[in-house]
Amino acid sequence: MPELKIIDVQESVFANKDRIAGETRRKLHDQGTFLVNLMASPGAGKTCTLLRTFRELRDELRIGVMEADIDAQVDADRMQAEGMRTIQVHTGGACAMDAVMTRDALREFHTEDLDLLFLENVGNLVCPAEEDVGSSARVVILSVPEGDDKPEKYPLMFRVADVVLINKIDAMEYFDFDRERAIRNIRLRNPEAEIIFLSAKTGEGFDAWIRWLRQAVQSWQYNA
Ligand SMILES: Nc1nc2c(ncn2[C@@H]2O[C@H](COP(=O)(O)OP(=O)(O)O)[C@@H](O)[C@H]2O)c(=O)[nH]1
Ligand SMILES: [Mg+2]
Repeated sequence: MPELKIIDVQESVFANKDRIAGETRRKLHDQGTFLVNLMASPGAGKTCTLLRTFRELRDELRIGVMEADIDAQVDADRMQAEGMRTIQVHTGGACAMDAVMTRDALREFHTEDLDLLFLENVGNLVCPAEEDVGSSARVVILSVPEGDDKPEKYPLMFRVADVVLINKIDAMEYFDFDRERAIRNIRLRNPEAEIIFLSAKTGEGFDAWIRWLRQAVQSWQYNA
């Protein structure tokens, strides 16, 4: 009897995605474009944070954004109205961007002259954490109204993040959000992550975030 041939499709799909993510990262590194994969629940403040970040850095850096949504374009319209170079990506039902979708979107979007490119990922704290899209850094936003227990409930998202932005601190007094508990639970999963408290509404705390970004882009380009 001939030997039964078993092909592990799952495995090869993952290996292929890892390879593609690596290629994307290398290409963006060679051209000096820093890609931030921005992840959060719906409503945590991704779009507002991006708009304020763009306003603070637009005179210094060439910035673009890829808006990933299942099937809408409201955020992309807001970005474009602000003057940011924008591309809308529809994931066709998928709950996160993956390496293949990101590579294909980048082929349609000229990024060669960009210093900083944001991917506003599909809103949720589960699937986007499982995908390496080929970004230079992963940033997650946790907003105060969501509660300080989210790092316990979605540990992978907080484990893979390079930066955790805790947004909507202007609303702190209305919610029982324990800063120390949030920090402790993030640190438990990720001792290295940069944790920054801010408000996309008032701008409080943005100086630390802008400083982190500026430094990250500089060292990415310096080492290119
Ligand atoms: N109070 C307050 N509201 C905010 C802040 N950032 C965003 N929002 C509000 O939260 C809602 C969702 O924001 P948006 O940026 O669209 O979230 P996204 O779905 O993650 O892109 C909007 O009504 C914003 O005005 C903030 O720092 N403080
Ligand atoms: Mg948005």
